[in-house]
Amino acid sequence: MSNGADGSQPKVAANVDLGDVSLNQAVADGMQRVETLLMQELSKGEAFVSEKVLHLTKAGGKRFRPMFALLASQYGTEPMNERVIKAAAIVEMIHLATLYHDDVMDEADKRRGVPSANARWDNSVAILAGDILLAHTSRIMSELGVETVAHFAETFGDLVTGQMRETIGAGEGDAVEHYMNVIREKTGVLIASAGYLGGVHSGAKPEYIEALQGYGNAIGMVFQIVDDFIDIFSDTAQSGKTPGTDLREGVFTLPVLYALQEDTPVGEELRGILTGPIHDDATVEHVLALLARSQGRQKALDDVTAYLNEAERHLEALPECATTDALRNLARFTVARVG
Ligand code: GRG
Repeated sequence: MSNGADGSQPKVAANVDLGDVSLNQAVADGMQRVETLLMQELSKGEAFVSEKVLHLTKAGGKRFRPMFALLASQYGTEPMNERVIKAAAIVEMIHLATLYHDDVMDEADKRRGVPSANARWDNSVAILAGDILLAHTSRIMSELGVETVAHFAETFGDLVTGQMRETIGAGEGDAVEHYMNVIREKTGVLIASAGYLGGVHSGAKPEYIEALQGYGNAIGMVFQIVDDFIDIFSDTAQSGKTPGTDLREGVFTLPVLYALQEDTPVGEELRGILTGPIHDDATVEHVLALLARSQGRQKALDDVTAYLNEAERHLEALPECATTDALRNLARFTVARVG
């Protein structure tokens, strides 16, 4: 679960072609307003504090979550109104806070193509930068009302629970079920939140809000499984990533967990090797070759298909329009990275 901390510079979501000229324009305008609000709010307070939070904010990122919040608001009676822009900015700020804290826990040295805050300054500064982001989000959230505050209490709880669940590990429990719970809590929940808030603050019907939340959760699952899959099966020339980063860190993602459960000579050999992080290049190569021969690859792809179908099922509850087409294409685009 490299979570994009590999130093590669992600493309900005606002540049994604949504397949419709006026939707592209509306979302680009909305994203510009989100960006302005982010810079304005995060510049508040002492300069020695704001420079730390602006560090990762300005470093880029795909801005996928705020973009989804804007798209979700298309289903309401007041798309992309000021409350929606605030909600979209909050979701990105919470995402940012988790990245600051995650990089401390993972001892990551790069994030969004720049030195992580813990590497650039130190762990204390990085943790406090995450904390001040939560202070900024609370201020804006209070302007959006108690329902939004209550919603975020749930979201925070899930994010922290997912991180702690991952830290503690599966123990004697089912490793695949544990993985699914972790990625739902760490990734699915906040994307679902973006859909929920975009719907609520634009005045969308309850059944649309539920569909947007469900779609967000499913697409988050697809996004994370695909990311983890690429870490194992992509070739460097295509993805720009070095395969096996998670294995080197002792992080066993979905294809590995399936392969480790396998009652075959490949499974047997993997169980002998994968008892912790692997440091040696030749062993990483060998494990990657074993994984390519295992059933883990296909089983993980089957799960991606299942979540993709779930995402598309939620879209059926939404009216046919340019935004629904865009959401359908976004789901397929996420999977297309598998190659
Ligand atoms: C609530 C502050 C707080 C902490 C909760 C640290 C933590 C506990 C949770 C970690 C959650 C986490 C880091 C999940 C990973 C999510 C993920 C898929 C990150 C990568 O997202 P991208 O690819 O990144 O959208 P960009 O850089 O494009 O925004």
